[in-house]
Amino acid sequence: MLKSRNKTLGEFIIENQSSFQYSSGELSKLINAIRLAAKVVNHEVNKAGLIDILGTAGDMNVQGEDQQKLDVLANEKFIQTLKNREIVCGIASEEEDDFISINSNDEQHRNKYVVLIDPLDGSSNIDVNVSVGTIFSIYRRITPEGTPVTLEDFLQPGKNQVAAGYIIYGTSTMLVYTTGDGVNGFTLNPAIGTFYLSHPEMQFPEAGKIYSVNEGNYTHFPQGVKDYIKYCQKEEGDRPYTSRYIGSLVSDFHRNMIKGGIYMYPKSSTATNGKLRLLYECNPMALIAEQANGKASNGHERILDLQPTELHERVPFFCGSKKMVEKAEGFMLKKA
Ligand code: P6P
Repeated sequence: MLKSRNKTLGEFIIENQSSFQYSSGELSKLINAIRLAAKVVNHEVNKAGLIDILGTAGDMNVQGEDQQKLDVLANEKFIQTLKNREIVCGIASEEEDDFISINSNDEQHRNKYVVLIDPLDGSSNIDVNVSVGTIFSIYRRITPEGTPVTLEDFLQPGKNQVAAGYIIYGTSTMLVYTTGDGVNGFTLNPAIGTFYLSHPEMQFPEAGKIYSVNEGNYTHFPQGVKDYIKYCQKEEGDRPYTSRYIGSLVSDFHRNMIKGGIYMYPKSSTATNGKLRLLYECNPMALIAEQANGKASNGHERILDLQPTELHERVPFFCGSKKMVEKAEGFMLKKA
């Protein structure tokens, strides 16, 4: 991976596409489509307080959550932008009950990639002006080219991803992604609409002092999780750690990758499989974590090895600095 700083995203893709294991042109098209949609969504997110697109769209999404208007807009922008490229044969989204099959113009179903997205993660933060993000996951289809995409193409284990990334709409807008050869972060210069390589070869510190979990659910957590949280809070050695929880996975993950930390969304008596979705939240963030020398598990298994069975299935999620995830797994091994 060329270690060029301040290069534009476009230059970076061209310089490094030879390291992409598939056709280089296809990667460029894929990332360029995501880059374009990210700029459009960024524009809307940044002015959310100014025009009447706040508040819910009135609908409920498949997760049974109020669908905020920006959710709807982000979903539409990413789907439309990806549809316009002749390499995506299917899209799955948190905001869509079922996957969307995209027939190439020649109807030969020659498009090779499926994309799974959480178009606007953390959207409940929109009305209070807190960072939100987009998460994307890319696979090559596994059913024969020339046939319509099927659910099987989406239900692949996370280790099959060819690329994954996120956009964080924060104090600045960044696109962070991997194609399996390290993680690189690009910051948008909104004045000219260009992403610049600002964070080359991002890595999780092996250890950290930040733990991110919704402690309001503490009483519902399994005992092993409770014991790990108490370990983080104990006056001993380099502890107590600092608790930081934004309520936006992309933001908590991004901060922890830079500073060192662990993000946890455990199962609980009220959420028996946790809350986060395996396909378009945990798998892409797990690939990024592992590519950045971090770790991601469901508490006892590697996220990327899990075999999905449903499009919107949820899994418990522990992700971040390797030593912290391993410490948490140790507590859960002792007491489930
Ligand atoms: P809770 C946002 O809805 C999300 O999926 C993640 O981005 C975030 O970390 C989590 O859920 C917040 O959930 O139950 O703590 O409000």
